[in-house]
Amino acid sequence: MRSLVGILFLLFIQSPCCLGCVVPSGQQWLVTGLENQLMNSINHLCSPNPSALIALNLAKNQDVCVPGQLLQQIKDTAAQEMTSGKVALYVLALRSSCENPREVVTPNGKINLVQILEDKTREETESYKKRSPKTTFYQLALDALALCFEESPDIENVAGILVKAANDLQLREAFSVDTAAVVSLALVCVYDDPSSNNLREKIPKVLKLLIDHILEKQQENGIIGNIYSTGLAIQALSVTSQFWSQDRWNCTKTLNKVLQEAYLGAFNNPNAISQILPSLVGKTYLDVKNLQCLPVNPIRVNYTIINHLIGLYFEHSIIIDVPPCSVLLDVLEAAKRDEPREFSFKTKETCWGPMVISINDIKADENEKTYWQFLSGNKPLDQGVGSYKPSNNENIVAIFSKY
Ligand code: B12
Ligand SMILES: *[C@@H]1O[C@H](CO)[C@@H](O)[C@H](O)[C@H]1NC(C)=O
Ligand SMILES: *[C@@H]1O[C@H](CO)[C@@H](O)[C@H](O)[C@H]1NC(C)=O
Repeated sequence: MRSLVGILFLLFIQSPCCLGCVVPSGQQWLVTGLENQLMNSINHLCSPNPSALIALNLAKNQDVCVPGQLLQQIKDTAAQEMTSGKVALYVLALRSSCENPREVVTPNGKINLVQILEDKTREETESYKKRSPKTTFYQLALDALALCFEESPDIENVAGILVKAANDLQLREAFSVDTAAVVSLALVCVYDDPSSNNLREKIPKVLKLLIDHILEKQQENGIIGNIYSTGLAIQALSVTSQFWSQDRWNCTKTLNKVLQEAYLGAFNNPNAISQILPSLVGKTYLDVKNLQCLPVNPIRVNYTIINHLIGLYFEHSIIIDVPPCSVLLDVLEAAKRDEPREFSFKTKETCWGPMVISINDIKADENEKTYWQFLSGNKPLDQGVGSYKPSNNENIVAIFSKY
């Protein structure tokens, strides 16, 4: 009997998404709106947001490109001190961008984030053995998801703890919908991995318990838990369809409610958007593993800086290749990296984004009414360097000017 269940499970669990529940084309603009809102939040985030990168990469299609800036921010901060779950999100974010988290180039050298994750997760499991995880089961589940993707030998241990916790009635009852959803996703990943031999047998039963727990939190209007846990719940439900009968969950109803709430502005926070977006484009965190990593053609920009106004006059040009969808600031930064002597620059944060206040040690001066003017060819740009997206073979000129 048990093996029959196992075989049936195997047949179902790997079938691609089977929701049959998609955003109607008439409401697609709401999803695109959320995507754009998330994209635009990138420049203004207090700290780089790995969840945003994951969501945008999952949502990306031919006409949406994900700013390289966000990936760069993630790499630049990968060496900072983080909790285990944050490291896990960084690993997932890097994978979603087709980057190897075992070899992250940071300003302080190369680091192996998977190894850091393994160490952090070991702290979690040691702490669990004494009493409870160092942080939370939510983070432990993120750890398991990332370790599963990275085929870490430590996954067995962590997944074993999640299985045990989910089997424990008291612990499970205390799981929020969010936590139960991420634990479910992690365990489906482990189940899908053929090398997870001895855990495999226990996972179907645990998933059933977790899905029951999630569906018990469903409201009359289709929301599961609250509106902010509903996206994670949809993800979990959509990869475990064999554990809920059609009469227990109406995906269309839940999706309609989410869209209605989106329309009313419920997702006004970048992290809230990051967590709802995958479910609106029919994706789950498990898809991070299957994202296609095709080579992308860079954009080539001829960047010129000119000062014919004060001190020693100069004119320098440099050819810069940046990933598609980069903003002009990425070009300036690449130029600074390649030729720091000529192309160094400074910015100041303003409410319009970063403003370039000096290039090659020539500083804008309000008393002298001087500034760095940016042009495409000979046409002044209508956006700042943090927003303007140059196109291939564009000539960008920065001229020290008077106003
Ligand atoms: C665990 C958790 C907590 C724990 C964090 C303990 C810990 N040391 O880990 C505790 C119990 C403290 C907590 C508190 C609250 N939480 Co909480 N929390 C979560 C949960 C399940 C996981 C967060 C996590 O670990 N992320 C992974 C790590 C790697 O990312 P991180 O950015 O480092 O995580 C930190 C922040 O998320 C922060 N945090 C947690 N919750 C909240 C909520 C708010 C508003 C803020 C600003 C920060 C914050 O604590 C984490 C650890 O430092 C999420 C679920 C989800 N879907 O994300 C809800 C979630 C983020 N929490 C939520 C809420 C509403 C709250 C509370 C406002 C609840 C309340 N009524 O008081 C309070 C915060 C009040 C305050 N003091 O400002 C909502 C946020 C919804 C929204 N749109 O803003 C979520 C999405 C749950 C939900 N579905 O309702 N939370
Ligand atoms: C699911 O919900 C939608 C929207 O509320 C409704 O139109 C549909 O009839 C429901 N389907 C079932 C099978 O109940
Ligand atoms: C780049 O632009 C500058 C200034 O417009 C021009 O002098 C230079 O020839 C250009 N370089 C290339 C390789 O097109």
